[in-house]
Amino acid sequence: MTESRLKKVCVLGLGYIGLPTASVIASRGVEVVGVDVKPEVVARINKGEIHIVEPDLDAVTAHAVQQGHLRASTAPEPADAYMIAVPTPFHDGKADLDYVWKAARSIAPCLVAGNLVVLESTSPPGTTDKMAALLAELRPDLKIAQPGVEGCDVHVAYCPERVLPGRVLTELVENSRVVGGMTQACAALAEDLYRIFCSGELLRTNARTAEMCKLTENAFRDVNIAFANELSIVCEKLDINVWELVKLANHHPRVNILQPGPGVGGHCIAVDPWFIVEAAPDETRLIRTAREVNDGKPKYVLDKIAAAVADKASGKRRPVVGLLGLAFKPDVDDLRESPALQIAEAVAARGDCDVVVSEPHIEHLPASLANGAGVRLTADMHEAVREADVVVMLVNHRLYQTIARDELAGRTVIDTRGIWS
Ligand code: SAJ
Repeated sequence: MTESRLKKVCVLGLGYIGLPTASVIASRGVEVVGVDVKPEVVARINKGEIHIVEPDLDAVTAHAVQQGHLRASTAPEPADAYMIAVPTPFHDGKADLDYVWKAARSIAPCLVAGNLVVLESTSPPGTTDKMAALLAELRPDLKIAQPGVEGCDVHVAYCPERVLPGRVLTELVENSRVVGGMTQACAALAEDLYRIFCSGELLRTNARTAEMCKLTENAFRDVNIAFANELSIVCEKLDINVWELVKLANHHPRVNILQPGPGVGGHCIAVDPWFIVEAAPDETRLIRTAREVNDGKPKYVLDKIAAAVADKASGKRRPVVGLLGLAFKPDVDDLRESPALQIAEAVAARGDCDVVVSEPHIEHLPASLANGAGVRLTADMHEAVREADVVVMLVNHRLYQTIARDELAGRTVIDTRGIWS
């Protein structure tokens, strides 16, 4: 890789994207200052420790800190490039961009001619234009890039992250990146930044298209999962095994149906399509419906559990429901926006059954479940099956493949992931 013009990088937001990005850039010998508003996060990183779960990230971060290439701070400082990777949550039908504006305001005093500012946070189309306008307002002494107007002091670009949790370090380096410049020169400088650590293709476009590209990728997946989830409900009605059906249909060279499940979780696919709906509410019937189909799936699973519990109720003792998995997807410990957790909370709240939960990636139940009477976590997945009258497979963690079908004998099984089907 060629020597970069960018010798010092400031990364704003040290979460699931910002911290791995800062650590990987620092691991290439570039000076990186990571900025986070939480002093405890900053202190931890400066000790060479991390506050998130991601395979191998601890070693990369510790090494970068030891080598003196990575430092954390609560305030930005002068650098050649600034990367903004702060949360953009979605509340009440609107993207909340407050953290982006705060980050932009915090770097404005540090900017000098020749700088690059890149926004990575998932954002509605037009956000980078607005960020550039805000910087221009705060720094009238500098010519901040404006869309399509060549010639500027401060370059601005939008480059979405596309890494899969659990594979972040590999995907950060190997995935191709969409590099959306406000101008051609902005895209060229942003390409220099990503070339420091990215071996994938760097695909240049404008900022607005890059913003939409990120949303499109996740909406594409959401719509396809909704198709699979709808199929699973149709198949149940028609007494057809949906897993076999999907497998067979996928033998067609131009068909690739995704897997049905208990719903769609995580903070990306279940959220990002709403950014498109917000931007074009009258033109997004399909994208909105897909969201509604996926959001409706946990309720469908709950109704099945309720029917199974009613069936098992004998009057002598409360039926036991064994729930396998709480995470939002297999082999991670992340419970945020998890349909499995949502289902567990609702089952626990029913009050007509006891609940044994297995989630091999956590040690304690989350607060929303911990206080429920008759709810407990077991470290032994076999026990969750053994004690249950109704077994509900919610997350297809690899570990669960060791549960033998014999163990399920005599129990009502609700397999939302198709591992036993
Ligand atoms: N899911 C299904 N059926 C499937 C695939 C997934 O029900 O066939 C469910 C999962 O169980 C989970 C949810 O969808 O609840 C999302 O999981 P995921 O593994 O598909 O995606 P995320 O949310 O972990 O990461 C996505 C990725 N986007 C795409 O694959 C288009 C990742 O590349 C993005 O970087 C990430 O969102 C992000 O940050 O936007």
